[in-house]
Amino acid sequence: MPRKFLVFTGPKGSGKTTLIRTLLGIEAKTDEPSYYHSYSIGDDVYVVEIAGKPEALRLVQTVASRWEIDTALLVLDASSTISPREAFEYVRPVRHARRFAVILNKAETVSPQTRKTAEVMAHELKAATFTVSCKTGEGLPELSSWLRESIPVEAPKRAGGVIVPALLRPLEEIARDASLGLTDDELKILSLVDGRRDVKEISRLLAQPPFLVLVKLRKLKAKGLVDLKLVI
Ligand SMILES: Nc1nc2c(ncn2[C@@H]2O[C@H](COP(=O)(O)OP(=O)(O)O)[C@@H](O)[C@H]2O)c(=O)[nH]1
Ligand SMILES: [Mg+2]
Repeated sequence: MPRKFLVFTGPKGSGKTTLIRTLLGIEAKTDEPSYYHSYSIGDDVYVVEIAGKPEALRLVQTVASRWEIDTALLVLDASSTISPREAFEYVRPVRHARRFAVILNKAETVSPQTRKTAEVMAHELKAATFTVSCKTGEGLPELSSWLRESIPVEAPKRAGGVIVPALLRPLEEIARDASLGLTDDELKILSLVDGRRDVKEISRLLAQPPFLVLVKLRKLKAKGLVDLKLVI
């Protein structure tokens, strides 16, 4: 099988690293790459985060021209303003990608100007568009299944073992307690917690990315409703 690349590009701070962590469950480096960070996710599939600064892009372009890019994601920060002209600079190194998506991240903080830029870029690149939030989880399941159409993006198994949540109070009691202010989504997660299923299995049953389910479980832990055990 030829090598496949899934490349995240876009300005610094738009949420590329957070997306790689949230969507793919990769422990991506949080420091800003000088040129790019690359992660192997097995079977000759690579995930790459390109530097989010215009001055690095020319050099990245030289290297990236040799990558067989299956999918390129242009990640834009919905809360900041960026012109299509600027946004195009970030696309230049990955212009030969087989398919594109424009990701408007931080959906909960939308600026109309950036939405417009996202529309222009999507039209220009014949790209799919997704409005997502790594904070609320909005749009992530849709993006995740679109990626899976051509890239095997199952999160790799953590070397340290699996995390198994267990309920600390009976589910019926939790469900009746309105003071907890739980969402339907949280109750659904809790209904799948049985002390045996690990986070990965629960996320598969929910069709949600594992990292996101873990974020939600940590909130439920903070409310004293579940315990999270690492099983080696
Ligand atoms: N409000 C909000 N903040 C986010 C979201 N996604 C990422 N961030 C924050 O945006 C900042 C930059 O994210 P990062 O992933 O480092 O961006 P990168 O420079 O593109 O890799 C961090 O403080 C993240 O916590 C989101 O969906 N909503
Ligand atoms: Mg980053």
